[in-house]
Amino acid sequence: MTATQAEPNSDAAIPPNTSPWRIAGWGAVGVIVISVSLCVILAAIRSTGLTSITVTALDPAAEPRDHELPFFKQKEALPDYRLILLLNRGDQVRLGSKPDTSAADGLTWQLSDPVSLADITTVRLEDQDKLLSDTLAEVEVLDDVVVEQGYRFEFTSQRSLTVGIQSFFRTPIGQAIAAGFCIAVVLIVASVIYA
Ligand SMILES: [Ca+2]
Repeated sequence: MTATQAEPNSDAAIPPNTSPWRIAGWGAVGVIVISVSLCVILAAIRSTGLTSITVTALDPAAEPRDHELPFFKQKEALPDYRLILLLNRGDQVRLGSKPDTSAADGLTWQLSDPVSLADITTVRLEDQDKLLSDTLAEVEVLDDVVVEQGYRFEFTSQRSLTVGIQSFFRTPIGQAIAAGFCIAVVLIVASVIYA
């Protein structure tokens, strides 16, 4: 090795008046620009949020009933439908039940907080029971309308950057970028203080 070859980070490699903190600060700015760009692109991809689901029983005669006794608690005998969103990170969103109601004319569940379609594995329709609820149908949200097991599922969605950003930051890449962003901010603050 000759004397003219400078080692990285040695004083000779850094022009006079440029502190290592200043260089780290610029590096951190680059990290932030890349992080924000990735965040916006990936959030846009995940920004379609499910806002409502309407379930219709195509054959009302085939709907589950609590009992088949005539003239006895006919209203209570009607099914107790409930919907559950199964998410691909393992948890669930329960959309609540509609007790003693037929779905012959369609039942609609509104989502007050839209859920990104990218986070949903399947939508499960159950007949709620005190002991063990029966799964009537379980569908993937592959289209606006999906028919399964005699039930028609109609999905309404809308694009929302908030939904996309929330969804993005729950992914491993999103959490890594959030961590990188925090480190970059600390470096910038340090570069301003110490430069
Ligand atoms: Ca019932």
